[in-house]
Amino acid sequence: MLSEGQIKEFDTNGFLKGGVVLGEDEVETLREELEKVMDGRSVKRPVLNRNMRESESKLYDNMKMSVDEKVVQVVNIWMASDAFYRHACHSVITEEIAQLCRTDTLRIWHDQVQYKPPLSGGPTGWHQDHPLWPIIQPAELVSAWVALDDAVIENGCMWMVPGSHKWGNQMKNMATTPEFKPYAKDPGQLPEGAAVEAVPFEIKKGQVGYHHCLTWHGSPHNRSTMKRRAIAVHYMPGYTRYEPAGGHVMNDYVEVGPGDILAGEHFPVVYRKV
Ligand SMILES: O=C(O)CCC(=O)C(=O)O
Repeated sequence: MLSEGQIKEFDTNGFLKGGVVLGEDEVETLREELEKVMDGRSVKRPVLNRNMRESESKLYDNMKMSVDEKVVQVVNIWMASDAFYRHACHSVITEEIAQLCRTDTLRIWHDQVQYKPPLSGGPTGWHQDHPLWPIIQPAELVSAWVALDDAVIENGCMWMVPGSHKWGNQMKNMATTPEFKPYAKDPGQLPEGAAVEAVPFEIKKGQVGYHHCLTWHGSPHNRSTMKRRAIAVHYMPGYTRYEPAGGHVMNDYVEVGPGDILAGEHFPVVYRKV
């Protein structure tokens, strides 16, 4: 349960560090399950299991990766692994997300592992999540990002731009320097006084970090000898609607019509306030 002070901090910054929500054994179980799914040894399959390097340029035209770099992305590992489904239902995480969203019902929009291997882990370009999800409205989702290794500057932890969740859709205005510093191509499109100043978002193994779906964020290379594994679950408030306006990998799993609440077996309810 988050305090009022923590909720206020989230509302101000668009991100918040939560507590340690997984013990050593739970982290170990998820790491083993992840290995199985990434190797294609699971009976059930996720929606995606790929090297983001191959599709990165389509997603983020502001950040290119070199050919030797790798970010393994697994989408909807909860469909392939019961342990990851249980993780998505985590009672502390879902209760805290419901507080941040001010909702009484939560569904999984989708989940996502990003694994940056030692030495060759590539960057995840600066982005906002909601513009990359052009089939759902409104932009009021919150994600829970749980580290399966200590995520620190050296191994490519996420960086966040405080306050940027209040700037609207800036995806086309976002750019990066070669040193991974974000900036606005046209500062005139930002609200008056907005400062693009990124801060590192280091998260300990088993700890959760929350971010709003409009917060500018990204994560640089992993050139350390440490792995950087993490599971993000993107949660949607119960009132989130299917509003198709572009492509998305989850579109094939939608069973409702435009304008309807995005419900269905691939978007399960994981929290209901009693
Ligand atoms: O894991 C990362 O470095 C990026 C994850 C991300 O962009 C997200 O969870 O929204």
